Formats: sequence, structure tokens, C-alpha cells
Amino acid sequence: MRLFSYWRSSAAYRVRIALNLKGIEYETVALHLLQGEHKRDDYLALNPLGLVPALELDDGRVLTQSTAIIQWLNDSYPTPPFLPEDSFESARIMSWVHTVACDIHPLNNVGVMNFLKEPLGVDPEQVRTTWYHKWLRRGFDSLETQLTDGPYCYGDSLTMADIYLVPQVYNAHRFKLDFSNFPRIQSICDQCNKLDAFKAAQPENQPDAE
Ligand SMILES: N[C@@H](CCC(=O)N[C@@H](CS)C(=O)NCC(=O)O)C(=O)O
Repeated sequence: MRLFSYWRSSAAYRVRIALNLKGIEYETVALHLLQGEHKRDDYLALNPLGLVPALELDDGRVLTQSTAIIQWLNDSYPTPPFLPEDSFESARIMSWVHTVACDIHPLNNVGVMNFLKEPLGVDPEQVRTTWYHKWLRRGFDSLETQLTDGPYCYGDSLTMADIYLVPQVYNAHRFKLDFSNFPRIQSICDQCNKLDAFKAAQPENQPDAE
């Protein structure tokens, strides 16, 4: 498989964790987002939305959208499972996943932040702090009250929620969010980062890391 990725893309980071947890070998095709490589025609032919990640399967078929990719990986490679069998519990975990994937991440995407700065004229520092922290805090406030005491989001079981939480926490530290109100989130993230699958997926360990 080939993963179209960028070292600092948190959506690609999720897929890297998922691939590693399933023990699937893959090749990284790095696209430099700041140089606009994800808008090149050859990549748009694979992913018309022009975002990373995309996963090209060995037979040439391509999947886009990290959540669709991870759900496909989980269906196709059932061990270890990313969700419990109980449908209510599974939906509860997916609600944590969506808090990150739908209610934090899209608002703080590089394309959205750039658009606020130009053409809308918002002060870049306001975008990096006031705007960015606002949506992170809203999501993390809700997760902090819902996640278990650990070691992982859902007690002893690693689930999709951990796969989404860790990259978002990485971004939050990059953008200097104060974590004093989020001890549970931080502790879960620290536990996950002890695992090889999470370590290997870290941005600094990617071939295109700068
Ligand atoms: N919903 C998409 C989001 C993908 C996404 O936003 N990717 C970001 C990097 S984390 C990107 O490609 N940004 C480039 C841009 O906004 O131009 C997914 O989960 O795959």
C-alpha cells in the first residue's frame, strides 16, 4: 500500500497509527502541503478534494478521508479491533472520534486558517491562538469529561478514539494550548505514545520530517 502523507498532517498521522496497529507495511509518498504539492494534477486525479491522506491499495484502488480509510482497514484487517462489539459502546467511541474529526480538526485546518488570514484579513496571531484554541478547548473540554481514567480513552482497550486523540494533542502542543485543564487527555496520550505503533507514526519519525 502507498500512503499519501505529510509529516505534520494529523489526518495522515491517524492513518499511520492505524496501519501500524494492524501491522500493515506501507510506503509513504510525501506531499509537501506548504509547497502546494497536494494541489498538483496527478494528486488531484487520486483525491479531487486535494487533501491528505489518501491510501492507494496494492491493486491500485484509492481511498480518501482518514475515517473512511481507518474504517476500511478495521473491516479488512479485524485484528486488533478498533471498536468493541457492543453497538452502543462502539457508537459512543465514534462520538469521541467525531468530536476530533468533525468538530475540532476541520476548523483548524491549514486551508481554513490561511483563508481567515487572506482574504478575510484576520490577524495571523489571532488565528494561531484565539481561533485555534477556541475550537480545541471546546472539543477537549467535552472529551476530558467523557473519556475514562485510562490508560486509554476507553479503559484498557485501545480504540479508534486513541487514534484520533493523539494527533490532535500533538497539534495542540504545537500551537501551545495550555493543558492544565486536560490532565486526563494528556495522560492517555502519554500512555499511547509508549507503544511502538504510535511512536513510529509520530511526525518526527516520518521520512519527510524537517
Ligand atoms: N476530513 C479529511 C481531512 C483531511 C485534511 O484536512 N488534511 C489536511 C492536513 S491534516 C490537508 O490536507 N490540508 C491541506 C489544505 O488545507 O490545503 C480527513 O479526515 O482525511
